[in-house]
Amino acid sequence: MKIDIITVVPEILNGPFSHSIMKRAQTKGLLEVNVINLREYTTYARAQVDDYPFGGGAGMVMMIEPLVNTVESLQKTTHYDEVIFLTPDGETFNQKMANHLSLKNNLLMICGHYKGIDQRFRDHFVTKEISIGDYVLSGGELAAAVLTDSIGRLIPGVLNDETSALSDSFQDDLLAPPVYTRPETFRNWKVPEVLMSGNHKNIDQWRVEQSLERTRLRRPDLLKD
Ligand code: 6GU
Repeated sequence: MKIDIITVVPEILNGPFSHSIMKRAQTKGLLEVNVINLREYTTYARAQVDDYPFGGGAGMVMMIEPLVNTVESLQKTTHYDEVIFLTPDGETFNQKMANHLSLKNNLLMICGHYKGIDQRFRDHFVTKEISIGDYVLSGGELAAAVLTDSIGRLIPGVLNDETSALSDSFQDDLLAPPVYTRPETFRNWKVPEVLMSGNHKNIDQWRVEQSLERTRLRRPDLLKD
C-alpha cells in the first residue's frame, strides 16, 4: 500500500513512521509513505498557499490552486482509492474505518491548516473527510499520522503473531483484557492465578470475561449492538 500525505509542515511527519512497526512495514516493502510539501507546488510568490477568506472573518484559508496542482501532479502516476481530507468536521475515525482502508492500494491524505481549505477543493477532489475525535488540533498532520499508523499495522504481513491485531481493543467491539508479565509478584501484588494455571480454556474464558467487564464499565456504548 502507498500512502501519500500532502502538508505545509512536512517536518511534523518525519518522526512517526521512522520507528517500530511503521518502520518495519516500510522495510518489508508492505507500506510506502511519502510526505509531500504543498509549498513546492504553488505558483504564487514566496510559496504562498493560503489567503484571506472572501466575505471576511478570522483566519486564513488554504487556496485551491496549489492543492489542485499537487493532487493532479500526483494523479499522473498514481490512481488513489480515496482522497482523504483530515478535518475536525469529518466523519469520526474508528477501527472499522481503519480495517476498510487497510484493504486499499493507494491513499492520498491532505492535512488542513489555518481556518480550513477552499470548499471547492473539498467538493471536487476529496472523496472522504475524516476527523480523529471531538477536539481541535492545529493541523491535520497528527491526524494523518494516526490514520497511517492504525491503517498500516493492519496490512497483511506487517504484524506477526506476537503483535497480532486480532486481540486489539475494538477489533471485536470489546476493549482488550488486562495483561501481565514477570515478575509473578511485585510488592505483594500478584498476577491473577488463572494466568499461571496453564489451563488455556480457563485463561481464554477469563480474558473474555475481563474484556466484557472492562467494556461494560468504561465503554458501555460499544455493547449496545
Ligand atoms: Cl483531522 N484535524 C484537525 N485540525 N483537528 C482535528 C482533527 C483533524 N481531528 C480531530 N481534531
